[in-house]
Amino acid sequence: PQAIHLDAYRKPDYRIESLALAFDLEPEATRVKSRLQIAYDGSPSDLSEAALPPLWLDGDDLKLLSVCVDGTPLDETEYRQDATGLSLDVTSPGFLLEIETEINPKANTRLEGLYISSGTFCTQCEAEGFRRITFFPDRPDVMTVYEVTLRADKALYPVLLSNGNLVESGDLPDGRHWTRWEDPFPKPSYLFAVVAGDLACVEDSFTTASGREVALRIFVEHGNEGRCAYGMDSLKRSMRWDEERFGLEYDLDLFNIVAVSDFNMGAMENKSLNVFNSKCVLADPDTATDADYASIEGIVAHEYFHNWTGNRVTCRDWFQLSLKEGLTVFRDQEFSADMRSAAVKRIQDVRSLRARQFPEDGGPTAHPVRPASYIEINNFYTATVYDKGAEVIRMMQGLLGREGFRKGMDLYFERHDGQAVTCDDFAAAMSDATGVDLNQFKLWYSQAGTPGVTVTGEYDAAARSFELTLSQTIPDTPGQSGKRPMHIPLDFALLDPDGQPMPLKLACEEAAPTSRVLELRAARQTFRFENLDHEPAVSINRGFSAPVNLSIEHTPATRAVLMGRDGDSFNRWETGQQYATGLLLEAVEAGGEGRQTPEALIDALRETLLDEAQDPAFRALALTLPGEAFLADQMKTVDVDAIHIAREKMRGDIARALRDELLETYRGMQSNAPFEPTADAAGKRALKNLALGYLTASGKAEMWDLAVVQSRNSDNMTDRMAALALLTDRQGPERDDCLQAFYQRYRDEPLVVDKWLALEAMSVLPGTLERVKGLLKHEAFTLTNPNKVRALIGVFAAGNPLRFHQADGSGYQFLADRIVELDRINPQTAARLIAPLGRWSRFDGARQALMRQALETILSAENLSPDVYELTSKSLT
Ligand code: DPP
Ligand code: ZN
Repeated sequence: PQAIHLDAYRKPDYRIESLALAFDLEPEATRVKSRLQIAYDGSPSDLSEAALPPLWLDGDDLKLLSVCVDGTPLDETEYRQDATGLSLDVTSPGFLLEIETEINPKANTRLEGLYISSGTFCTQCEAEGFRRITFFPDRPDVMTVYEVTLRADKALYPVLLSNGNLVESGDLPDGRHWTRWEDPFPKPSYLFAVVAGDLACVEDSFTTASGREVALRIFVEHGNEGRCAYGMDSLKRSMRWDEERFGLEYDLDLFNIVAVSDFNMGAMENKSLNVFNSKCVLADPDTATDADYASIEGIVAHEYFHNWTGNRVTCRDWFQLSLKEGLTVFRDQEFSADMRSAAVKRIQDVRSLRARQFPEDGGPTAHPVRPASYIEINNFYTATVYDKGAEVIRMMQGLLGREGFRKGMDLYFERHDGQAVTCDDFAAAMSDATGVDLNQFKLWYSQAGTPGVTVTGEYDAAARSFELTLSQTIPDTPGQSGKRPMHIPLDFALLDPDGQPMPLKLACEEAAPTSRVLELRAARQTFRFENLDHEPAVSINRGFSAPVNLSIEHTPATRAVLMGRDGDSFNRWETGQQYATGLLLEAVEAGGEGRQTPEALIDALRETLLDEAQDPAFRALALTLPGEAFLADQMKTVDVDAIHIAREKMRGDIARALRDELLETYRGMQSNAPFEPTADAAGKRALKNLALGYLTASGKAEMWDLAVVQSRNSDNMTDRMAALALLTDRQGPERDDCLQAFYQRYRDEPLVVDKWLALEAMSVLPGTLERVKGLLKHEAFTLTNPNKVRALIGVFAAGNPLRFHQADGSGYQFLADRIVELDRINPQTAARLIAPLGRWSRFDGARQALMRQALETILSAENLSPDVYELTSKSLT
């Protein structure tokens, strides 16, 4: 397969002035007629007829039935067709092209283009699915207006939807009916959507700031109507929030969401017709956890926010994917922060960045936020493009200030509404609106790798001054070495022993603010602060203002100040995590058990656990030890067994030392009120379940009874799952009884069955791989449903380091075989399973060999998709 390069971008030769599509929907033979009004888009000077370039139309897996230009059928000498599309000779600068194709949605197991999920026709066109529906210049810089006619059997498919406004509908002979949709906003083909099925509809409405009445509809399979309320409420809150924060209003009279059970991603922002993985929109207390509710709120907002950042202003080419994704993730993070606790949200986002993006940035598939080349664009819907991309936007807001950032956003829309643009265009709007120079900053788009920043400080008591030295290094990544220093904004304060911010007066300045953003731009920089009466504690990268690996040493005294009293709650959490990480890594070095957990840590945890002034959700996070994967990332050579032993040992120490306080907390956080998915109630559940986790680790058998009772008697999925997750790791009859009872209770709820599969896949018990293999044959499992694949195979490989990395390599081989098997069904989902094998260089020699062997197994399979080929071959180098 061939790589595509950003440098090779050329603007399209032809404009599509309008597109009319007509679908005759049949599961195995859907006919698609398209009428394209086409105009040459070159400069008038090269407009001689002989010089008109051929028109290229992408096409994949299409049966071509006919092609007509201005009403005349083309004969076969006038076009050339291959497996990737159609090239037409052009004789006139403006013409009407009519194409008829046939496709087989039922056979479409890749879930790209038009396919069928539980009897419902639906589409997924991002990034390049539209070419699997009809021949078209399937690239985001070709924007046009769509008119779509849908015809289908009325009894089987009473609901017929597409983008924009419904303009006409009617009945046809033979029990069929039709609808016609017009979308007034020009859009790229990846935002096209069609849905046809027998679906229930939940309806609401929203009045925009300027008085537009918008009908809001969520379409679901019959029986799921009761699970739409939270998604609908999230949608309305998103619409209001975008008006208030960014002055952005919705622009049509209708906004539809459709939930489908087979979906490669979380959801898709098609213009006015969002299609969602049912997991990302359906919720009720009996089947969804607090984490599910929070994720639904964020994803509904994310897709809605794309209406402006993605749809109204879109990407020129797929290298610019982060233009819409990084920005929209930033927007959904800000929304969730406003809806819930901002501090807790920030910590969760940083945890997820460290769990998903940092390893990617340090591994064989590392790429910049704006990649320079790709073989398969589907492989670039990554944590780097999304989450590091969001951090880049957040840093811009840090440098420009909130008001400056808003001015930049306003200018961006003023300049580019209706256009397909680049990350440079975005940065230019930010810079032009504020006068801030972002030239060096833009290296964040082109240089991959997580910068390392080292902080050292020296206090001079006699001079009452403090000298802070910052230095940065950007690691080499595949294809990139010898990088330039980045522009890194670090939020900063110096704290006195009471945790109060001290004045920050630089030697050359009069002003002495108590917090400031230090802009690190050189490889090494020194700042000298004056008039300081005590040795300060350094609180830097507050709120995780830059996505870097920070290295800073604290004395026991400054650590205690930061952990206990820093006004920046992110750094309070971070300092505790760093402390625990250091201790755990020491223990790992010593083979796992290490020494007794120091009183200083226990005391700090006790103080946090009992501190009622702090949000329970924050307390739960502060008491959660760094995860095994995070610890592994801090090691040169990963030792999964020692990490597991060390972490369990520390959990046991904490549990025994704080048992009374934990039991008190467990009881204190119980509530008799009916379940509510609010942040407050969720925080109490999180702290309660954290306490339960420690209690079961305390070595007292009766604590397990609490978990058994909770798993059986709770009125909500959050508490039930929390207890079950603990039980899953414990050999014994209760484990099997509780899991069995759970499955029997929910066997008809696919989203809950996914949770059950994931519980089994995550278990630390020795027989886990065998159980996972057995579950492949279970009635509940199928390789054709991406949610099932991710729940069982994905969770085992990415979420169970202890068992995936078992020394005989059986976990690796298992994964390789599944990837090859799934590649024939759904390459995109198969490719997303590869990453854990790509981390081979971090393990010992024996495991390295076994992991590489598994990658070789994949690479030697016949007819590998470009998706799996690209990531596997990159992982081997
Ligand atoms: N564009 C979708 C999203 O991120 C996924 N392809 O929302
Ligand atoms: Zn998105």
